[in-house]
Amino acid sequence: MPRLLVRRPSMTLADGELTHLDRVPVDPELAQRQWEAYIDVFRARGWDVVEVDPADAQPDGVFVEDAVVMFDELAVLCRAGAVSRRGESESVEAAVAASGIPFVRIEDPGTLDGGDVLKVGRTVYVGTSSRTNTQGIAQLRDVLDARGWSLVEVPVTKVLHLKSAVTALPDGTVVGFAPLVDDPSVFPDFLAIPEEHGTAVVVLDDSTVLMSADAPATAALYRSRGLEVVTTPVTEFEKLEGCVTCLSVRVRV
Ligand code: CIR
Repeated sequence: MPRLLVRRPSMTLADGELTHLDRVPVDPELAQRQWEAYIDVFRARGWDVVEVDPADAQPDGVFVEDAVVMFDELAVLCRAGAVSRRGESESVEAAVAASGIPFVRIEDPGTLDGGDVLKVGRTVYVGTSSRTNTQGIAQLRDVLDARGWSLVEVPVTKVLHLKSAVTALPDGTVVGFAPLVDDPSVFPDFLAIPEEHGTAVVVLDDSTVLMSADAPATAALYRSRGLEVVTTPVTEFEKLEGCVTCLSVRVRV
């Protein structure tokens, strides 16, 4: 049974980091309800939901994808690019260890945010963003080289993370909102989609994706390609530069 690693939103979510967006009011109770609905999508499909301990002092702790990335059975524990987010890692490491998942850590001076890591087949695209530095990427490369993954660096200057601009459909097509993608030619198979909030998809299975409810034209485009599309509202997380991918780590071993 696949597992889903999540952390419930902090009541201080509204104080989370912002890089490219202006701060607007965030409703923490609505965020809580949206988060519950998000994990219900997975529960309804038989996923086993594992909660990392709550971290009320960490406004961005809900974006658990940034703290850990799975490569086959191995977890890579990230070192956050934002100093304010480094306090998230201890509890994520504890949850990974308690789940019996083997792990390695990105160490100082490396930084890596999971939002900068996009896996497509055995290729790992890693964004060189304001959060992920060359030492972090070099450490990740060392981990992956021995395990049959190839790593491709991708410039990210227009959005927070690589996966704020692009993700991949189950067939490996990389989808992105072109005005936010630095260089679409990096990806062998790139599909431009019409809405910013349509870029983030979580692959639920070979024919089903989960995405934001705030991109209806993109959902229609994905359906026209034969995909089943599940949508869920994540407005309160989008206000903090988050999206559907950031809210969980999918563990498929
Ligand atoms: C941050 O700036 O770190 C948070 N406010 C948003 C993180 C979103 N995570 C992601 O895209 N993977």
